[in-house]
Amino acid sequence: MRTTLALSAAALVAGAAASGACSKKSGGQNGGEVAATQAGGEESMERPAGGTARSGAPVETRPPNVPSQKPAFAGQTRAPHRPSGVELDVQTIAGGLEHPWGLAFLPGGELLVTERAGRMRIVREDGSLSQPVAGIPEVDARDQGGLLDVVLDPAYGDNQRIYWSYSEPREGGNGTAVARARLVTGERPRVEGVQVIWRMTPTLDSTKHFGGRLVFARGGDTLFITTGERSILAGRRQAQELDSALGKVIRVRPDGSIPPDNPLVGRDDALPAIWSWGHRNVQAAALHPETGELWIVDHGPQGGDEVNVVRKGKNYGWPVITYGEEYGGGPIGEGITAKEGMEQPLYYWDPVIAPSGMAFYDGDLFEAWKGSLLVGGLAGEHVARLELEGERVVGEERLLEGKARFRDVRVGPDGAVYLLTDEDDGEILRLVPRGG
Ligand SMILES: [Ca+2]
Repeated sequence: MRTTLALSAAALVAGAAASGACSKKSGGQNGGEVAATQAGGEESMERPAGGTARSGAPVETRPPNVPSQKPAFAGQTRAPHRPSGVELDVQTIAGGLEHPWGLAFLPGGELLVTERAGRMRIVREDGSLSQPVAGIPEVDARDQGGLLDVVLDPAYGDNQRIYWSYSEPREGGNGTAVARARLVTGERPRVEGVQVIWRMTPTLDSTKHFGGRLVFARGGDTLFITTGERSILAGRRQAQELDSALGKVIRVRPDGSIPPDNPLVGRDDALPAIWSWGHRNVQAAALHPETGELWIVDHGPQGGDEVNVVRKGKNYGWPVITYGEEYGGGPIGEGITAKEGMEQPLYYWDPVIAPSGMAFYDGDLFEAWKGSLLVGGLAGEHVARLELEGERVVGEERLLEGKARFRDVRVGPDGAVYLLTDEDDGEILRLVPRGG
């Protein structure tokens, strides 16, 4: 299946403004140990109204969730609206995917896509889907869990190796795991020689906040893995504890062994795979095309999604400092947003977009987007385009507002932007300039 819709970003924005009004749900639903419930917020908030912002004024027009919190520096939130004026063709490359989560580009034009329910498929160039790839280990597909990201080995052309993340069912609960194997394509695709290279510990019983993005560092000799803190309070605390892999960015070699220059190597009270800590639930990560550094978007509490450059041994603050509040209201911890020894985000959204998937635009099809950071929004139901000057966000635009919940954003080798929609009948969309 392949259909094309000619749309302008502006027309979509206008449509969204006419049809949507945000009503933040509230009501204390944080029963028991659950710190952040799905109901009433995270990933599932009703989508915001928008599109009335003029160029120069912030793209966000709703009041912040926590008006008393002030940004640490000018431009840390509510960047000015910078419409690119790009007219888009939105092509549906494939459909019929159950909550697709991660996307990779195979040599020769085929795609590799995960479905959260536990299937991986190859998308042929005509848009047809292969049978599920055989040999993928069992996943715990409840709620936010399941089969998550997939990436190719940087030397895939030689070794046909792929890596994927998933929520692994375990005795006493579950946890994020990363496996690798050799992909055999063809009529009956399968993986061979599956090895689990890394497991998030400790095991907890929760169906939320698995993190799960995978990004190879430049040169391909290390792999970054993002995690989450499981949403329950027992896990939230561990985002600051260095003997736990929850709420961390992890850095391992492709076989799971520890790079000797990781920051906590040699300490007997810490996990040597840890690269950075104080994260909440990181489902968006990509390398900056010029600096090669890892950037992430952390899925924050209500009013606290944040963009960070992730550096060795740094503490990103969760849950000690954060913008925003509990889903359903109420301060997080002491309700503070800054503390010595903890990093400030480059940018934050209040209210949130519920970010998942990101890519720096470095292709040639969209000249006006060069150097921009594209971030998928789930509850936000748009793709945020952030204009950057170094590590400052100087402009924001909402693309495809109101069209879908966006789970992943990738730039293809053809320079087009590929999106996954987070739906029961999810799609792979391809954005190209209209008539281009
Ligand atoms: Ca933070």
